[in-house]
Amino acid sequence: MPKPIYIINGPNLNLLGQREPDIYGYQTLADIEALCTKQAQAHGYQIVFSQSNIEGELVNQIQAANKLGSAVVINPAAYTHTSVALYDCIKACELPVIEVHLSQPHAREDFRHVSYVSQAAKATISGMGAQSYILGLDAALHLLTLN
Ligand code: CA2
Repeated sequence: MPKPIYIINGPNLNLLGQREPDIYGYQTLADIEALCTKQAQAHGYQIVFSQSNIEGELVNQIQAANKLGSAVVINPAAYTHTSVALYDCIKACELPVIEVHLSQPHAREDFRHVSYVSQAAKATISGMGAQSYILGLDAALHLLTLN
């Protein structure tokens, strides 16, 4: 059994499906976890799915993935646009890290146009709603099959 793929979610994503469905859709984070589990299992992988509102816990999850996992798919949420800690941590991570977003930050407010995470991640997928996670997983699986 290969090492699991870590899927890490940042602040407020626990509110998905309850507010702002026009931007983020009606699916809850539990719905997205179920979709990701199914997609990963179809390719012989397990996932470790987590969410935190705390920046340092996201750093801890990426560091845990680097020791115990095979790849990372991360939606850093608002920390995308602010976090040097996540940038440093992803730079230090030896695994493929794929950044995903439900919405398309470049089509939104100016402050969302900068991503610290994109400057360290292998690839970014955005604007596809929950499907961004599946496409992010597919990107990670693709990179893993190259190795
Ligand atoms: O589009 C995305 O996935 C984002 O990462 C979502 C973040 C936002 O700060 C990024 O710019 C783009 C916000 C996540 C907050 O999620 C909520 C869900 C429901 C209700 C309120 C917030």
